[in-house]
Amino acid sequence: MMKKKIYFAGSIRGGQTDTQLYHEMIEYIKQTDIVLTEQVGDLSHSVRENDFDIEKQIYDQDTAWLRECDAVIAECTSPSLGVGYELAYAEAHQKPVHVLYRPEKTNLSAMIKGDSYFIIHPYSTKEEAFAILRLILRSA
Ligand code: 6IA
Repeated sequence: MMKKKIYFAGSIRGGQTDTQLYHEMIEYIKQTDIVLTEQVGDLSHSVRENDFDIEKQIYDQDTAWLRECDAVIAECTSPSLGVGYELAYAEAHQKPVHVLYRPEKTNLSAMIKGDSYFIIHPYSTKEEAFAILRLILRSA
């Protein structure tokens, strides 16, 4: 079967408390498919860096990947402006969008929960998250 190109989205400047979890989800997806956005699970970014040329490159690359991907998978427990933008961008380009989040930790924005285009997957344990990822990757 053809490997799917997955755009994994997760908070960076919105806060990096879940970066290790993103990393594990990315590694899980990479067992069967391709992740375009591995840097989301990398804590070594300097989130304070401030250089418009670099930011423009990031924007251009990420939006190109969003147009290229087969599906978007976002971990949305940690709220992020960038991730919210990516979700809307993916919808505008008619990409399947899967949103995972932990309801015990956050009340997901109504702009995400209330958009029936998005496929929302609440979960609580990491094992549940991996099981959801398995189902998504099989069907995507
Ligand atoms: O607003 P946020 O930073 O939380 O947005 C996070 C989302 O935007 C992620 O899903 C990424 O796809 C994208 N994004 C934000 N920053 C970067 C980045 N460099 N590289 C790639 N994608 C990014 C971060 C380093 C920068 C702080 C200099």
